[in-house]
Amino acid sequence: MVSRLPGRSLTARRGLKYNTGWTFCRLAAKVGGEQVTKPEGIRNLALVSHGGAGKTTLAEAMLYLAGAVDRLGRVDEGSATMDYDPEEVRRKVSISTSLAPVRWKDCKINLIDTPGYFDFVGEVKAGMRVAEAACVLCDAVAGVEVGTELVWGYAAERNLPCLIFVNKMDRENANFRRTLESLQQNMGRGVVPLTIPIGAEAGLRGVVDLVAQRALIWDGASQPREAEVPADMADEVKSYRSQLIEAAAEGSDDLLMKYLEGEELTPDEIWQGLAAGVRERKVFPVLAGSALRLLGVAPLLDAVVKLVPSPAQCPVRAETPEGEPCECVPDPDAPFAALVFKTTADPYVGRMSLFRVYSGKLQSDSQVYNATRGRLERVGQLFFLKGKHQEPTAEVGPGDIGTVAKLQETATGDTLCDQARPVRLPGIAFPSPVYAVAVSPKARGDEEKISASLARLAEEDPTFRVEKNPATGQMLIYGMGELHLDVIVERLRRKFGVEVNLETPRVPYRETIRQAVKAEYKHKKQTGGRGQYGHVFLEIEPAEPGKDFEFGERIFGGAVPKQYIPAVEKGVREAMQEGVLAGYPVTGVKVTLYDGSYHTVDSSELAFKIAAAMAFKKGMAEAKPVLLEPIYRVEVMVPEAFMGDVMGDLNKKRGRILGMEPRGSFQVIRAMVPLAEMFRYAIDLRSITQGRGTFTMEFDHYEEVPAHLAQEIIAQAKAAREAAEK
Ligand SMILES: Nc1nc2c(ncn2[C@@H]2O[C@H](COP(=O)(O)OP(=O)(O)OP(=O)(O)O)[C@@H](O)[C@H]2O)c(=O)[nH]1
Ligand SMILES: [Mg+2]
Repeated sequence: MVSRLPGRSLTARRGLKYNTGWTFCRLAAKVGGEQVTKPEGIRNLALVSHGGAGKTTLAEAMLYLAGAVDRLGRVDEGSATMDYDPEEVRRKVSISTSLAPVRWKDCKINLIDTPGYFDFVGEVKAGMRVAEAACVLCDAVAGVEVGTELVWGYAAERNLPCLIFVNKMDRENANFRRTLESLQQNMGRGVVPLTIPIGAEAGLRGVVDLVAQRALIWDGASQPREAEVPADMADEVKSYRSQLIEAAAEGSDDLLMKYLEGEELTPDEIWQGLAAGVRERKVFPVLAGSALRLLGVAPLLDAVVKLVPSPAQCPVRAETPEGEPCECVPDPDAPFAALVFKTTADPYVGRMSLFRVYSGKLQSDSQVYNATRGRLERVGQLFFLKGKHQEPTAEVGPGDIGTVAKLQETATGDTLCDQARPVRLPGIAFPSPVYAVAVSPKARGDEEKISASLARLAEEDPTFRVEKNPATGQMLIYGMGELHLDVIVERLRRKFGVEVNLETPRVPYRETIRQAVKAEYKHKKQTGGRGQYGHVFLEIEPAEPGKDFEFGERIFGGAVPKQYIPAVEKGVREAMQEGVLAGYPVTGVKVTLYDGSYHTVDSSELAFKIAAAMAFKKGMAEAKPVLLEPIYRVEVMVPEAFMGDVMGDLNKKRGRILGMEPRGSFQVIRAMVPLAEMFRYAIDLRSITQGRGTFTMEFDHYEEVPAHLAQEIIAQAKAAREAAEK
């Protein structure tokens, strides 16, 4: 078993004995006791895939092989460096993006381990935003899955070079050829094998390095032994290698010429050609192996060093505060510019900001300018992160990723820079949260603490939002799906010690009237001393479309003295807060006070207010009151194949389809749908489209609730009122 590998010195484990003919220059230098890596020597690699394909296991294998950890971490045993959050340990899935550097062949590879589950797509986007390349993992049993396609799409959006690792070759039913074919079918001809497995399932023994044409055999040790290519694989190697060489040749005109003239490319030339193809997203090399058995992982690390562009090759576009385009060059002497791509909130440590430097360098105990907010920030100790461990550093140079604690004003997506040369880097396009539940405290008096803690959690997670709905009075939390909000509720309990109940959000219904009526009410009370007297005649009618409330008066001869008229309006407004149908706020009415009477001693503001409120309630009941519900403008983006099902489902949800149009390889369906039908849409859409569909929604207008539904809502409200009165 891998976990019982014989103890080896870290230096022996670092680096492989075999040599593929690639030369490296020294890319690291000691600065102030810390090792600072030049941008040429950095590789920022995001590990991405469908949930559970083995990203974290692969990261653990890389950390172990590179000597960054002494013990191989395991997701299943809760000992992974990258899955350290208690929720990750408990659920055995990654929830947030974690970071760890490994040193391999004089390079520093910053591993960015992203979660695979759909709900955490915000973390994936943040991780990919700061990487120069992605390693897409594909399960050798399942082949291309929905999540594989999604991350492939995100990489394409960002024009990010990709390597592919076909993982779990040791599992029963693992099949490399089938997986490669499904990758080529889905992602195109640029997908070419770089290593292929020797054996499969329990018989997996090693891989063939197609460039060197050598076999690497793992006989239970973490380091492979070099060997001849097994004779029975010669044809397979030949055919796969020709795909690889052809792809490499297309990397440059010189190589192509040489190739077309029938000359053999040297290993160095093959690597160079591939590197160019990878950078331009024309070539997507595939490697095979088993992360769990550490098999095929070292060749992947080699490929990362050789094929993934360094930050030095990738200057980025930024903007001056005036909106002028400018370039951030990865030079330590250039003005400093970095993007904060992740923020974590810890009740003890406080806020931690993870940042990626694009130009210049940041030093501990300095000052930095937040160009997004126009504020100066004090910078204390800087760190490099290895999972949850923080390793102090004196500086973080261009191309590298570091972290700093306790910035006061800075949030995810902000640019930190030199105050003398302010720039703004492009932010991160986070999806908006689409799934909501209502929370209420389990213990009385916890309201304040809950809203403060939820606000802290929202700082940490841009795909999470909290809001107190003024119409229903409920505290709503919005996220990407059920698991996401589940994790939030757990964190609330674990980190902040408060527990909540979850409920379906209430629909903020409203009430209005359809007919004009007249209403009179005389409020008269004689109790001992001074009495109460207020008497009004109101005209109540539907307001002009779009108007919430209008109030007017047509009083002649002082039937209602001027000083009491504001009290009449106030009385009506108060009565409108609870409509007569189901107690929802009333909207869209015009009220005119046109007559009344008063008493010189007993009339008062209070008496007129009461009279107005009572008159309004009486009148409203006769004015054909109806219930209104919020209608949302919904945009659903799905692959064409799901259009019919998605539209059928929207119809079932009382949706009105407005139109559809193609967007890339997707179709966008626009519809108006009542909010009452949308609370679980995130879940429904995911199951209809197997996770391929996404949607956005925003409030548009109010519409009358169909009569049969209105009756139900009114009956429920009545039952609730009666229960509360008991
Ligand atoms: N047999 C076998 N199992 C593996 C391999 N790699 C990972 N696994 C198992 O697959 C499961 C998921 O592995 P993870 O490393 O957590 O996968 P992940 O992609 O990080 O998962 P998420 O972050 O939740 O998306 C665990 O039970 C691993 O032990 C492999 O190469 N072979
Ligand atoms: Mg993981």
